[in-house]
Amino acid sequence: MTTSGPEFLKTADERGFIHQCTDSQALGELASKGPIHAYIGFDATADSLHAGSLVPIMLLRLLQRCGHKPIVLMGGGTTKVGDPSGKDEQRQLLDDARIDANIQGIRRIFENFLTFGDGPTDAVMVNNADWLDDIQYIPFLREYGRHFSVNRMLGFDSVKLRLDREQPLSFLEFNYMVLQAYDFLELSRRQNCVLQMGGSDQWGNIVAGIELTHKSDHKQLYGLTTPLLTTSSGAKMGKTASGAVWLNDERLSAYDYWQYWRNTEDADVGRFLKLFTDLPMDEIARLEALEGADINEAKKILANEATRLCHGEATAAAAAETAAKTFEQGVIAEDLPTIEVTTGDLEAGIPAFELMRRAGLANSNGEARRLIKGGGGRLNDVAIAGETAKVALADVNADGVIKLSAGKKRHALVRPA
Ligand code: 485
Repeated sequence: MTTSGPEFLKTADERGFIHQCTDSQALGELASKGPIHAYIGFDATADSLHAGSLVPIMLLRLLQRCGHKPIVLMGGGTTKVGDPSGKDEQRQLLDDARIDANIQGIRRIFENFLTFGDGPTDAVMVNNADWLDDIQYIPFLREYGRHFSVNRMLGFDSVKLRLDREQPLSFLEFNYMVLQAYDFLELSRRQNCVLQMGGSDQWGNIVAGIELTHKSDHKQLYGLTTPLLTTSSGAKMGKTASGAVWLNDERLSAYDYWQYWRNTEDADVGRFLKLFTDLPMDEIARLEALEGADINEAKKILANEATRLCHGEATAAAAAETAAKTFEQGVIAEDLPTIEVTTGDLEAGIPAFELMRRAGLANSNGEARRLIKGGGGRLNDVAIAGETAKVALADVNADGVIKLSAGKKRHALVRPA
């Protein structure tokens, strides 16, 4: 990309990344003077992130491609408290070992999207446990607590929505905003960070940090939020009927990830190409204009590009090839998600619904039964006769596997072991 410095905000805006910005004029001017340091925080609530976090991740990538420095903050400290923003109830509290393991899992994801190192625009990763774990209660309250107005805190959505709905909000959670605000101040001191970004639910927390730093250090910081995405049919971004679209290949195979993008609704193709690929805008305009069956070409490009960013070139190419073989030539390809079952079990016969569930094609036996009943369950490309049908050794095909499908697009292999 040839964009640099001042192009960041303009490009972010035209590609659909910006929901709100505290002062885009002043931030634009600052960014035109040289590399700015900007951060996004991620709490370690699971050992992987899912596609719902992709917009902020791609924004950090864009920031770096425009010549600025991304800071990825792992919430090793804040995960112990749990952000009430956008949540109806207290998040499950995780212990230190779990949080550390989750951070290890999440860290790997960023290596695909950002370039880390010591250079001026190289990304860095920090962990807020490094400073939050050592806070001393009374000194912290006296030094920073005095800058927070409870009256004002009660007006932020994360707090206000719970109070309005008469849902409980613990004092622990009430403190979250103060800790995230303190992170921004700390990063402005440690890393010369001037901008915090995040999803639109983070607005209050970001503004709290800007205000704290203004009062405490008389420095001006900036905030920018991304829109919370839904698909055209109203589904939450990154969620499918069979669960979250994880970015980690241990939780979701690169092949299934590719399929998620390939199945994008027609009306979302242009918007997603802008957010989730690096393709230039004129190329996207061309792809967006495709109609009818041709739109499938655009969806494949989206799937290839999005998978390449997340899982690397070779894996994306393998996923595309598997898909082409499976759907266009009707051949069984090696890369499909595969489970093993013992020959003994197969000899005895396993209910088809159970096998579909075990192969990840349904979340529960009930869901698998309904699929089969509705005609959506297939065994070696033939509709499964009924809910009570069993799969047996005789079903192993010439390739030495049993192919199971949910609808036309989702497949898995069962291999006798
Ligand atoms: O200093 C910070 C410490 C923690 C955080 C941010 C700054 C994390 C933040 N409070 C949070 O809870 N973020 C969510 C998470 O981690 O799951 C999501 C947001 C979403 C988007 C995404 O993180 O809900 O809008 O910002 C990156």
